[in-house]
Amino acid sequence: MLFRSLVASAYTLGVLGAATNKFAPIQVHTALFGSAIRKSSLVEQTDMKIELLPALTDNYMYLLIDEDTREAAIVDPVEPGKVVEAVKKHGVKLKTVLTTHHHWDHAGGNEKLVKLIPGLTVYGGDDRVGALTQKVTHYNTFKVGTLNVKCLFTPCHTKGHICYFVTKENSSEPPAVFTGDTLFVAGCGKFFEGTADEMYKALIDILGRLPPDTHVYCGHEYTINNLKFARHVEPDNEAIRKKLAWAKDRYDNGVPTIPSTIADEFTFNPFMRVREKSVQGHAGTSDPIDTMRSIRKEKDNFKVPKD
Ligand SMILES: N[C@@H](CCC(=O)N[C@@H](CS)C(=O)NCC(=O)O)C(=O)O
Ligand SMILES: *[C@@H]1O[C@H](CO)[C@@H](O)[C@H](O)[C@H]1NC(C)=O
Ligand SMILES: [Zn+2]
Repeated sequence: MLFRSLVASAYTLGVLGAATNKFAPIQVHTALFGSAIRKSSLVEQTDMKIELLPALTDNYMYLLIDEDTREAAIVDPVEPGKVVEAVKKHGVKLKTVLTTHHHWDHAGGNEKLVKLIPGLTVYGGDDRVGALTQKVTHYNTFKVGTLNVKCLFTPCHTKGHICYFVTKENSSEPPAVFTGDTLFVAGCGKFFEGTADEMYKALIDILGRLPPDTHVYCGHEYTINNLKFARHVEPDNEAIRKKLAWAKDRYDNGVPTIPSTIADEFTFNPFMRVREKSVQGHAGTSDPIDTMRSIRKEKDNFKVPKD
C-alpha cells in the first residue's frame, strides 16, 4: 500500500438519523439502517492529501490538498459549513470547486460556499451547475497548486457529467479520479439522461483506460448494496464475496469503503465487467453494450437482500 488511511477521531462529521449521542459505542449493526455514524477519513500521500467528508445520508465531499503549495479544491461541496471547518482544520487555501454534475446532492451547496469563501473558481460541465464560473469539457486541464487536473466528460447519469483526474508530475504515487455518480465502488449511476452506449464509453473507454492504480473517489457510499447486486449477477465471483465481507466490516465501524482502484473495479464491478462471459451470460447476450443496458435495468428494480 502506498497510502495510509487515517480516521479522524476528534470530531465526527456525519451523523445519520437518530444517533446523535456522540458517546454511544461506534459499533452499529448494518440492519439498523440510518443509525450509523459516518467518520471522515484522510488518505495521505507525499504529493497530495484527500480528506473524505461524509455529507447528507450517503454522499461524499472530498477536500483535495496540494502538499507543495497547501492550495486545495473541494469536490461537490453540498454541505458548505463542513467544508469551511475542514479547510480551517488543515490550514489550507481553498481556491477551487470541482462539480461533478448539477444534481442538488452534489451541486446544491455551491451558491452558499461562494458566499462563505469569496473568489472561488467553480468548475463544472453543465449550465445547470449552481455558481458555475468555468464551464469545462473533455480533456480540459487546469491546476490546483502544482497538481494537474484533467476533465473527463462522462455523460449518461446527466448530460453534463464530468469526472476529474488528478495527477502530480513525476510522482511515483497513484493518481486520483473523482467520479461523482458515473462510477461507484462496484456500481454505476442510473442512466437519467443517457444511454448504455454512453455509460460503456464512460466506464470502459475513458475511466477504464486510466492507470490501473488510480484511486477512485465516488459520489456516494453505495458499496454494500452494489456488491449485493454484483453477487446476484456473478454468484461464483470470489472477488465480490471478499469485497462484500470487507465492506460490511467497514460499514459497521462507520469507516468509508472509498477509495477503490480502477484495477479492483475490473474484478468486482459488473458494469466494468460487461465484456466478461459470466456477466454477459447473466444478461443473456454476448454484446457488451446490451449487457450494460440489461444489468442497469435489472439493478433499477433490484430488491436488495438483507445480507
Ligand atoms: N437509495 C438508493 C439509490 C438512490 C439513487 O437513485 N441514487 C442515484 C445517485 S443520487 C444513483 O444513480 N444510484 C445508482 C444505483 O442505485 O445503482 C441506494 O441507496 O442505492
Ligand atoms: C519531471 O521530470 C522531467 C524529466 O526528469 C523534468 O524535465 C521535469 O522538469 C520534471 N517536472 C517537474 C515538475 O519536476
Ligand atoms: Zn447523487
